[in-house]
Amino acid sequence: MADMERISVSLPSKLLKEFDEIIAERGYASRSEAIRDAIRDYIIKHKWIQSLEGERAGAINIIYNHHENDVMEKLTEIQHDYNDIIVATLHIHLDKDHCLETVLVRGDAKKIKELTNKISALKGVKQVKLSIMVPEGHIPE
Ligand code: NI
Repeated sequence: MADMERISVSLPSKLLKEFDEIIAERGYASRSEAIRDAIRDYIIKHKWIQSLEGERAGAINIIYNHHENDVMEKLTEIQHDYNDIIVATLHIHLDKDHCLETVLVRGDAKKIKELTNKISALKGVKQVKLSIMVPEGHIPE
């Protein structure tokens, strides 16, 4: 068996409750195993993003709570810093608290990664999904 380390994590009760409901639904024997899987997914997703290179086009989908910190202002600031790869931004007011923002990007994958990582790290951002297409000139006929 692999070396194990024990960690202690603080989570909002609502988040843990939802997580527990999902792992019960999926039939996990223990919370620890579910958390290990979730961390593995997180690592795989990060590695996939880091492995992107060349000219790409795609979309970054972001869900955030617009009341938290100054997330809107920071998000706008970051987007201004990357205006050379941002083609357009679409904003949808999802509910009273949350916004969905889709940032359409085109350019160097390295910069798309950087932008995605900076947005992901913002406090108030709940979910980020990068959808990236094959390099230009590599689309099968
Ligand atoms: Ni909004």
